[in-house]
Amino acid sequence: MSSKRPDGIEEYDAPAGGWGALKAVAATLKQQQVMTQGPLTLLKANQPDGFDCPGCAWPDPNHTSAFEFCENGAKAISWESTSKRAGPDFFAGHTVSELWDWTDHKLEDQGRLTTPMIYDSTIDQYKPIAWDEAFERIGKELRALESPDQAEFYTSGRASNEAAFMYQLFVRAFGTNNFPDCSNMCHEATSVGLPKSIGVGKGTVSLHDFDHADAIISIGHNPGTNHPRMMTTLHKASRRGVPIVVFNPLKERALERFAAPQNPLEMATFSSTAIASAYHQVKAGGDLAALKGIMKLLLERDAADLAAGGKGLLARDFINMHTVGFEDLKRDLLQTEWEQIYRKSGLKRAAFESTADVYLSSKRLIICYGMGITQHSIGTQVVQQLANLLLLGGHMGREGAGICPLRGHSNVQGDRTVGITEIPNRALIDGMERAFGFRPRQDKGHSAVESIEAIIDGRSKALVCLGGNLAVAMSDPEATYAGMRKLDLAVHLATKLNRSHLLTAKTSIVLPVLGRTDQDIQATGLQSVTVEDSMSMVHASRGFLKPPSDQLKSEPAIIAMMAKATLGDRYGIDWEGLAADYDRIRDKIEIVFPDFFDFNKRVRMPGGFRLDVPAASREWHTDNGKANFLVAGGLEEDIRFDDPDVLILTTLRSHGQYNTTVYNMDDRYRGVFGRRDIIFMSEQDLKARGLADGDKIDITGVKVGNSTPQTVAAFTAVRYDIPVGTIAGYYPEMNKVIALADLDTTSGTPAYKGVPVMVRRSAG
Ligand SMILES: Nc1nc2c(c(=O)[nH]1)N[C@H]1C(S)=C(S)[C@@H](COP(=O)(O)OP(=O)(O)OC[C@H]3O[C@@H](n4cnc5c(=O)[nH]c(N)nc54)[C@H](O)[C@@H]3O)O[C@H]1N2
Ligand SMILES: Nc1nc2c(c(=O)[nH]1)N[C@H]1C(S)=C(S)[C@@H](COP(=O)(O)OP(=O)(O)OC[C@H]3O[C@@H](n4cnc5c(=O)[nH]c(N)nc54)[C@H](O)[C@@H]3O)O[C@H]1N2
Ligand SMILES: [Mo]
Repeated sequence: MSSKRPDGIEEYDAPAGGWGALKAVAATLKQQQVMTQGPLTLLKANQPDGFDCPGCAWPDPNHTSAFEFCENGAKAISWESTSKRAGPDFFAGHTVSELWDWTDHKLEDQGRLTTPMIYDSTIDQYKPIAWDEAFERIGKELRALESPDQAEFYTSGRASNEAAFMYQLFVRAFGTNNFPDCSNMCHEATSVGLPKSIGVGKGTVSLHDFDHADAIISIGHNPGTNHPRMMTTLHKASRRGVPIVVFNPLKERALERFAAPQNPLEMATFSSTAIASAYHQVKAGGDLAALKGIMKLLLERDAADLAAGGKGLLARDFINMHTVGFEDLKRDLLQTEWEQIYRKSGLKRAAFESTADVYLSSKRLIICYGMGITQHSIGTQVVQQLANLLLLGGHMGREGAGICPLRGHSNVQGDRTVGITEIPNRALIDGMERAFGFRPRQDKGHSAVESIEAIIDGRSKALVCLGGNLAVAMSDPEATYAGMRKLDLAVHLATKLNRSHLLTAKTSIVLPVLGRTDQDIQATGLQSVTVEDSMSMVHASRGFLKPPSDQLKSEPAIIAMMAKATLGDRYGIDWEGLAADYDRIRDKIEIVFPDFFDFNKRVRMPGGFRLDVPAASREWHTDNGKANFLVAGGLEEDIRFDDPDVLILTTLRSHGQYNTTVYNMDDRYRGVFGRRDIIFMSEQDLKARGLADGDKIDITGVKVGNSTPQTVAAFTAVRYDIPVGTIAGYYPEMNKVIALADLDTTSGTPAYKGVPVMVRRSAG
């Protein structure tokens, strides 16, 4: 097609990775002014004696000898180790109202925070406050609440195990279970869904299993951008001849072809390796139909084999010995009609036939998945269908097979493991009593969406955020912003300035923290923290850069002092002692969670240790002691509207962002440069609305619950290879059209990938 494309839209022909990625790293280092420390910083990432890359939760190969190249890891690290600073001078030069009009990129690009700051409403500015005074204020405000349940304690998934554990100790001693968490916006469908299926809310595979898999299904995730180190693994698998079957509405370049920067031949010859053996462009929200289709075809072929006198094609022995619910699943699949499956998934018969071929010729299958699965109104049930599909072939608990949720933040899984949860179980409460001699409450607290609802209604009056950018990450920011501006107290522990900090409460305090790359020195000397990756490996991380300011404190230290100022000597917890030596925190973690036995010893071994994942050895810690086939009724993943005018919007990360952190305005692999104000649409959907490539459009959310439909105006429609009925735009810009009530009611996860919207030509 030769017609002129909209500004900034180009065909990007190169493979993912390769020279383009190396060039991008050089540009990032320059932009963040880290040339002097930068390359050294990068070389230490994910090394046995280095720090854990804050980029993602993909594990490190134990035997790492050379720096594992990763473009987006490099961006994450240089963004943190930048030499730019947002100190008192900066804040003295700008009112909060002025900063509000800046872009998210510009706010964070001011650099690292250097001093504790408190908002002064008389001048509409943040000004410095001494640490002691800040803690005193926070303690006073928290104690003044009528009930501890009027406070919300948010955690973003970069917090280390030590920080997260201290935080939950503080909050439980304070007396609430209000633990909104970024997990509630991310893999909660996994944490809630998988325990019912296989008895553990985590992935079952390790990196080793990828070397032994003979087929991989990749569904609803974009590793070229979000887990680039996974590309090394997929690249290797593909070169071994392992079929990789992809289900994704967009043709993500890295899943099509990838040039490994570590591979001299590919780099020298500008060649690349095909990753996907088959690429199925499923509709957004069509995965439930797709998965049921695959399973239905497996049953049909199995029945045919049995009828012809064969032994059947499913793992009958495994199903009989290890599972419950097969007949219910079968009934559901038999009554699901093929026509409906094709229509909802957008896939044709051939896609199902070829996937069934791969499935039936494989002995060891891994399924990898991400937000394309979890962020739907019944995300939990869709996750369970992935488990069903694996169980039919016995692909659980054997080498080279299993389920692989791609976690988001580098320690989002660990934070949950060490007690950040609004639904504490008995074991956690017992453990806390063992370790600290008091028995915390066990009733359910608030998840992320519930915390926002409570803030909007005025039921909650205080918000403490251990990192993150909650207001911007959440759906319906208009309502969220208004709610947060009514708070009595807002406290943010952060590395950099972001929009959530500008939603000022009566008392607003921003506390600057050490990052992963910074040296953390406490009373007993240099400290290490620990993190758990996507594959349940726990290992140490030690920063080594000189901190950006001598005023910064570590997260565990800040939490300890906040707790002391709020709780005094309640329960006799030795806050100073814990913060002085993180080994003592780890000793307490071990008492609360026996899986961490010999924690301090084992974490000092190169590569750390793996937490027990019972399902990986076919131990099912479910209520009935078996793995369960679980039925999801129907084929609808998202709220359904009969109106043909309603499109389903899925929201994506660009290649130049980390969640709400926008590094730059490019989305290289999708051919978008210098802008984010676009919506990808199929030619057919454009035509049906009388629109052309490049036209200005307004996108309006459809009313869900008691939401007020919001509009994002004057974005540009971009013709794109995407299924009819599905459109895509960037997170967080598109959050405005997402209703708070549009969520997975089982897990509380907002349906960010299945948003019903209307698209109209812009009036202006
Ligand atoms: N560089 C970088 N790394 C990151 C992050 C980042 O922002 N930047 N974020 C981190 C975090 S917190 C997380 S949770 C992970 C997120 O990692 P991903 O799970 O990869 O997240 P998304 O970018 O939301 O991408 C979703 C993918 O699913 C596809 N998709 C959308 N809707 C559907 C659907 O209905 N069905 C299917 N099958 N596919 C769909 C999209 O086309 C896209 O390829 O990455 C982590 N790593
Ligand atoms: N529409 C839509 N919305 C989404 C998603 C989506 O796919 N679509 N994805 C959801 C997902 S998966 C997630 S995880 C959430 C992300 O939600 P959050 O985790 O709340 O957001 P982030 O953008 O990762 O947070 C960035 C901020 O963290 C702070 N920070 C960075 N490093 C550190 C550190 O080491 N310590 C501390 N204390 N602070 C630090 C910085 O100040 C930075 O501004 O967004 C969710 N929202
Ligand atoms: Mo996430």
